[in-house]
Order: sequence, then structure tokens, then C-alpha cells
Amino acid sequence: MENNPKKILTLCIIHQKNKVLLGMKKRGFGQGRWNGFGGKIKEGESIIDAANRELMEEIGIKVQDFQHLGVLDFSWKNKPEILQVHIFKASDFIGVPSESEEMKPEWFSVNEIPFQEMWQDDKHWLPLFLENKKFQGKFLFDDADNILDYSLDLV
Ligand code: 8WT
Repeated sequence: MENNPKKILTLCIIHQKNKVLLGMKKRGFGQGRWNGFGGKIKEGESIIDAANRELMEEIGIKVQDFQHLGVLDFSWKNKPEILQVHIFKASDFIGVPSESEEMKPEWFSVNEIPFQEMWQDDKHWLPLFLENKKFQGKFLFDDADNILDYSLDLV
């Protein structure tokens, strides 16, 4: 259906010891923010295949072991679409993270995560993610991508 409002997406953050790998989104949705890596699942594609396809397209790496830590529903007050985002962690990967037209990867200390240059939801769930806790939640944004309301629960 052309106007099916629900889209399933992947979001993967590499976490090694006290470092996380984030990417500066260079164009399109989320441009100008430090993001996890991911995107929409294609028809007939498994969620893991989608997560790896996006990692390869965006920074040229592949993961063999993902931890599925969270599911978050994102919606906007004046838009019909709902994004259901599956959050994955990986510690090991194959390849060297490299800049693409889409993303510029950079390692951050977990004590220096640039929350002021990230989606506002991240400051709520990333602390759980960093402790390997499983969570689910919903975030409602306004037209300027500010959080109007949210819920977040451990699973
Ligand atoms: C993203 C990290 C996010 N999108 N791509 C995110 N990376 C649509 S809300 C959203 N956090 N939060």
C-alpha cells in the first residue's frame, strides 16, 4: 500500500569497551546528526540482513553477532507514518569503518557522546543500551523533531 504508515527499520551501534561508533548523517533523513547505522527493511529481507546491508552501504563493515536490545516506535504529531526501529548492538565487525556519501563514522568515548547533536530520544535509551538492558518504548515528536511525549520500559 502506498500510504502504509508503518515502516520497520534497523539501527545498529557498535560498542567496544568504553567506545561507541556513530556516524554523521551527510544527507537525507537525520542529516547533520550523529546516528546509529541502519535504515528501512526491504520486502523479503530479514531484519539481520537489512542491518548488515545498511552497515555495508553506510560504512563498509559487516557484523556476525548482533544483540537485539530494543524496539522503539517513533511518530510525529502531524505525520501519519510510524517508524518501528529495531535497535541492535554489536561488538565485533569485519572490515574498516570508512566514510561513504551517506555517513562519516567516528568513535566516541561513552563519556563524551554528543547528545546535543543527536536525535533527542537517544539520551533516554542509550544509557540502557550501554548497560546491555533490553527495552521498548514510544516517542512522539513535533514538526521540529522535539519530543512531545514518550514512554520507555525495560523488557
Ligand atoms: C537514528 C539514532 C535515532 N532516529 N537514526 C535515530 N539514530 C527517528 S528518531 C531516531 N537515534 N533516533
